[in-house]
Amino acid sequence: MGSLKSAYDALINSGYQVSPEAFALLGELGDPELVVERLLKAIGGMSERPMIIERSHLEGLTKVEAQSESKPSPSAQATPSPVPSAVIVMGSSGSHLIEGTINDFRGYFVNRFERLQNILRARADLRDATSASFLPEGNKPRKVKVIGMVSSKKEFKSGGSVVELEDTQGSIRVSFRGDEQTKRKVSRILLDEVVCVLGTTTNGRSVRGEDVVWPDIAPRIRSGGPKKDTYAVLTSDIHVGSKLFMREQFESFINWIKAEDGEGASKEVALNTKYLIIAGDLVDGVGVYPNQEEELLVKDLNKQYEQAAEYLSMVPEHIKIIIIPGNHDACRPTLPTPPIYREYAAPVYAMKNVVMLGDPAVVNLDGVVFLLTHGRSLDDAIPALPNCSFKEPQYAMVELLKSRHLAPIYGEKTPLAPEQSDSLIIDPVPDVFHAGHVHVWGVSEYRGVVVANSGAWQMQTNYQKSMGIEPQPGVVPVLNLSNFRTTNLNFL
Ligand code: D5M
Ligand code: FE
Ligand code: ZN
Repeated sequence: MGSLKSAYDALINSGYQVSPEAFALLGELGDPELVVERLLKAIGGMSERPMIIERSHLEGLTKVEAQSESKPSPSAQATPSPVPSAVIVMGSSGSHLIEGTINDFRGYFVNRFERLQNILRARADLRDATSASFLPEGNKPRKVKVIGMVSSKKEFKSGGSVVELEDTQGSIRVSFRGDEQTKRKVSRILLDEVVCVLGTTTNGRSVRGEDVVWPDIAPRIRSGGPKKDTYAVLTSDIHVGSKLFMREQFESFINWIKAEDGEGASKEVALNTKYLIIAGDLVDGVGVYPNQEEELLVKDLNKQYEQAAEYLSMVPEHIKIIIIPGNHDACRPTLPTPPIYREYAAPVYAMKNVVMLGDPAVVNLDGVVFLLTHGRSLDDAIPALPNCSFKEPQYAMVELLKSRHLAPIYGEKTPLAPEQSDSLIIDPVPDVFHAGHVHVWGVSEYRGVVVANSGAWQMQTNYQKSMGIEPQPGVVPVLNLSNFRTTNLNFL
């Protein structure tokens, strides 16, 4: 019987996107490989091939298979767009309502715990780890590896600390000594993340901690990208509608991407750019921060998106524009966030080369897997992480990769929606991790993953001034998908 993974691989290798709903249906089919083989044959003959494989394509196909006399369902022939190649691996489609009851939250955290526990247990050195309330009792000291979600952490002046680890059944107290190395590790522990503590227990009810292990990512062997130079331009935080939106600089960026301005190498990059990714805050929105109206040039949200669409329409049509929402956009305020509301951003939705996705989104661009998020949780993670600052957001993003979670801390500035399955867990591990929000650009690499924060197009707002935030706008990281090299274009 064909496996789901190879069926799925066959689809993405053929350059199709797979909606989460279609993926779920694929998992329910008896022989997903065979179905995909037929699907590829069927759509291969279409004049306008679909960009996204929807559930309806598969339903239509399985129906045709069952009753070969009847016509395929009309929806199976729907062809959303002729633009090929971007592959959505995952992304909240967000049509359902979540009430947010205590039970919903409990279910959400159980899912987070169990999946991160599985990621930890998949490490060869942690196969024998137990979860917090399943330590064997006894009366002799024993070495243990204990996995739990961090429910509290106290660091004492003496240097010692106590961390409480929780699983679905109960919790356990772990105390750490105050030597420098241990102190450093404990200070890196974030609330509500899932970690494994190595230590010693005597009674099976409390542990003396010696080391902390994070889920982390394995050194990555990159999936193959395109053979020839192909560029993805990474940007975010355009803030159209704000008086502080850097119109002139953004226009020279647009002129560059049109390959009208620039020369030599820079023009070559523009000519070979295939993707423009916008990681949220396309517009400034309304009522987002205190006294924002004083700094708004365009006070109507619909008009802001109209203007944004005018700019984006100047981008050559062969460049696919991928947009996820930010906290200034017209969208649900919680993470994961469904795509920007269509009723506000209709002119952007109307563009043929635009793909609107939720936050987070995982897309496969010519064989290179991108994880996209706006980066709102960096407001919580950066202050909580030692050695991380708003001046170099890329390093906080590296820490999120180690936590394998996009928003580990619950109950601070990042509101979370308790979906049944925690889509903020970083799985699969991407080739590229792209966020914005901090308005400071920065690129790094961690274990083979390109980590990029794409800065902004907005000068410092009064609110940012009052918070001591110094933006570094006007710089755009560009990634060559064929060799993973990044360059930064400066439009200041
Ligand atoms: O975020 C722009 C910058 O302002 C970014 O560095 C985060 C910071 N910011 C925004 N809101 C907050 C809050 N509530 N607390 C701390 N820092 C914040 P933007 O999303 O464009 O407003
Ligand atoms: Fe922003
Ligand atoms: Zn933002």
